[in-house]
Amino acid sequence: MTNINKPQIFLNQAGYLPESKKTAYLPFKTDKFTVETENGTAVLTGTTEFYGYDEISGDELYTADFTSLTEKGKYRIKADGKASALFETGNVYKDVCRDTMRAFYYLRCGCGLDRKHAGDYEHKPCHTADAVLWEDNSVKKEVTGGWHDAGDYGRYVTAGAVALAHMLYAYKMFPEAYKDIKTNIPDSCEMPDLLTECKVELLWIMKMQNGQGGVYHKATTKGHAPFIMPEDDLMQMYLLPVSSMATADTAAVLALASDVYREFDSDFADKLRSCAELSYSWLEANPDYLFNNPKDCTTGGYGERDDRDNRFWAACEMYSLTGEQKYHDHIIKYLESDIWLSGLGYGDTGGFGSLAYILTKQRKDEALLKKFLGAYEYRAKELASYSDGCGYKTALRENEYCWGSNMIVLKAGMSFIIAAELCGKKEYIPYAVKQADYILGANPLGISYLSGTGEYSINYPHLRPAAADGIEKCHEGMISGGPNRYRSDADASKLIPEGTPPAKCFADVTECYSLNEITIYWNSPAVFLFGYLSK
Ligand code: 9MR
Ligand code: ZN
Repeated sequence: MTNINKPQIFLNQAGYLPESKKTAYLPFKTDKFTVETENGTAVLTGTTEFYGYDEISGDELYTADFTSLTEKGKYRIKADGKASALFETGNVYKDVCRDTMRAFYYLRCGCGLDRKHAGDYEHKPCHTADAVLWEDNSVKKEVTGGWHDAGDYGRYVTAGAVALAHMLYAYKMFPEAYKDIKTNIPDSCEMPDLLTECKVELLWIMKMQNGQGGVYHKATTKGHAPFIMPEDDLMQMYLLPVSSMATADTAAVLALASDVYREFDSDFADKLRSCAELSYSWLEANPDYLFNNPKDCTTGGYGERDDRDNRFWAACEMYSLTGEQKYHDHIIKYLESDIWLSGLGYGDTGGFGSLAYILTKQRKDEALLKKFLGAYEYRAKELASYSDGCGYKTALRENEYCWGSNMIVLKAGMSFIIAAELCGKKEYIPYAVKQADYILGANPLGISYLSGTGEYSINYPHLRPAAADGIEKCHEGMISGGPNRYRSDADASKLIPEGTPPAKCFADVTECYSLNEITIYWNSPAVFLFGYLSK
């Protein structure tokens, strides 16, 4: 951990917007609390409220409401000789959003990171050699670029497409949030930095397309590299077979991007559109589910049960971009199958399709529009009930304290915002704030799951360069996967005792990949949520 002073009172360590509701969590009995300035002057005292026993954390929980603290400053909460971490009041989300955006720069592949932009975290160009087709090693293809997916150095199309979708929808829904967030990245001039960074991944996804529009599922080595710097990973890069999911997600996300980038670069927008059309024509020519993750390739599978939600998403984005009736007919056809219309992950992409339709400038069928809005409204209501039932107000069910639980929390934040903005249900905004609070320290371990934010934050993520670079401090901006009650790796199951409450099944330990890995699609919903709150 970055700081040995583990707080005993838990709150959002980045801090609070002046007008928002502010709650600190105290897992011990105490009647009174005090808010003090950084140098120890008491500015507010109050009485705590007893919540009761919170099953998910195993805590006898008290809460302290300090909503009336609106004056900008730096503070600490104290009670019964115990203290919280330092926090701020003010527009605290600008920096937090910038950091989560910068994470993508640190994950760039191919180009190397220079001192000017990466400081001590500079490294040489990596994974620059051609890849070969898994099915025919004599065929070479240049697929450099994009972002490393996660703690490993693989690059997976469906994961990339979904990370892009979170961020491009954030930009599409509230561009003003990102217009002036500068992340100190190369080539930052023609468009907002968020879009400059996303372009890196879009260009890579376009390279993953073959001549017929089919898209290779992933570019990885045969197995994961050891904990070495990316430029030292010289194993053969393979292009794993084309999948219908990767192809559909590519059609979808390139169509979405074509619309978003048009105002900045019409040539790029045209290119995105023609690549999206090519992938869509592959989908039409190949109507069946297609996925083959060869057994002897041990990198991530990103398998899915079904590709209809991916195809549905593609049809919605193509309709939104072109207005052609054909795509509208396809939307109707895919709706005959069971698609989760508010799903926002690689395994369930239906929610992106709904968003495309809700936001399109093309002609809309009223009944369809109602259906999609209804799906988001229903989802927000459901998530709010989970949040209400939890001591720490986390919108998770018990079994969702799983691999990547923090992503589910952050996507809950997204769903609340979508319901607030598009369904007119502003009452869900405070729920979105509570999810951000949880991620940034208002949780049963009192830890900020964002590296570099807060006095007590994760510092040892399962991230190869972070472990191999010899630098003690991890760079800022990485969202940890978070508590996983199933403790799905050997070190986690050794380290976390059986019977530990779900929300406490976490350790800031490099080896524990099922607790403390990072990935692009766990950071991207944070860019959405923190960006919205920074407006
Ligand atoms: O995020 C994925 C998680 O939901 C799965 O349970 C897990 C096991 O299949 O895989 C996770 O994805 C990993 C991917 O396969 C490879 N890169 C790192 C990802 C995060 O752990
Ligand atoms: Zn690389």
